[in-house]
Amino acid sequence: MVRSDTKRLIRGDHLSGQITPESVVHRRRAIVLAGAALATAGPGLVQASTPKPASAYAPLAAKPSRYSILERPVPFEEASTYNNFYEFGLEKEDPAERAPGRLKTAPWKVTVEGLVARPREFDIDELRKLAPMEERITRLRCVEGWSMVIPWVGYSLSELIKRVQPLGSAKFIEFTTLADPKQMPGLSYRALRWPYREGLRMDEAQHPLSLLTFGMYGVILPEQNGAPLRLMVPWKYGFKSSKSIVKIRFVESQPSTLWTLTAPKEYGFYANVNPDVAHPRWSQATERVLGTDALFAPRRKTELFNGYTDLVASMYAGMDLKTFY
Ligand SMILES: Nc1nc2c(c(=O)[nH]1)N[C@H]1C(S)=C(S)[C@@H](COP(=O)(O)O)O[C@H]1N2
Ligand SMILES: [Mo]
Repeated sequence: MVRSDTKRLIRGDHLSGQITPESVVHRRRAIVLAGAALATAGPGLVQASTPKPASAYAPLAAKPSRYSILERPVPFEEASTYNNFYEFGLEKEDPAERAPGRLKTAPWKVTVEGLVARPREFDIDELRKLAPMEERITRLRCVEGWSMVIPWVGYSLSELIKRVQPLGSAKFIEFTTLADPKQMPGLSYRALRWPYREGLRMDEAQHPLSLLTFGMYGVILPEQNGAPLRLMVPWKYGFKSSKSIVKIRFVESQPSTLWTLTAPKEYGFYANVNPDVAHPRWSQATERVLGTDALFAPRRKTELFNGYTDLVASMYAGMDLKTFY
């Protein structure tokens, strides 16, 4: 099949630096365990691997956003079947095969805590109504060297931030993903420092481009794309955009993240898209554009801050972007 050949060709590699002979063994074992978990999951839990169309998900109304880029999104099928969501496995097709029917997204609570005047727990239904939804077309640029244009649905994270009233001492925000081994077979892969945690500096989190994301393509998020709630931080590499968030914590100092704990030389806290700062194992100067042409995904030049320099560069004035990668 053309599609899967392409996938093999462009299979990326957050993890290949971790592939020592020993971790290959761990990886195989993780796959075997995940397979066993699938086999014992019982009827009703294991989904057919036929991907669901967008029309199978509940609609989510949104008005067009002024922050959209003028580019054609990839087909829904591509955006919902080529995923990184390591809680469901290491391969790109794992999340679409394993997350639906396993990840229980209702009821869903999000705890907002730490250095805020009004800490509280939100129900996902309440969060959906907190501010008007926008549809924002942005390019997700994965650190592995590919990108995909996707129409996200959500509202600026700043809408939530202002309602909980951060204290002056709050300088960063930490986002934590659900980590439930009963729902997420990938957690058995111990080389990653679970739970999936990410963070933003307060000004980055308050920037209107930082999107609290509930849907895509006019419908609620598929499980594999981080249902029911994820981030989309479009000027940073995709790994900053945490999926299936259960906790948002305001803190004083820069939080540790799954990737800075797992491979600190390869993944920095800032992770701003930057064609001039290479990953230690590959250049970031160009990227493969997925979804446009199945066999010969064309390359484009990677843009500084993924094209949002005029909107975000001032936040990094005076910072050496090679040091703070
Ligand atoms: N919880 C969690 N969030 C995650 C990841 C993950 O493995 N776990 N992968 C990240 C990476 S590397 C990318 S590129 C994007 C992929 O988002 P998508 O599958 O919706 O395109 O999700 C990010 N968020
Ligand atoms: Mo990524």
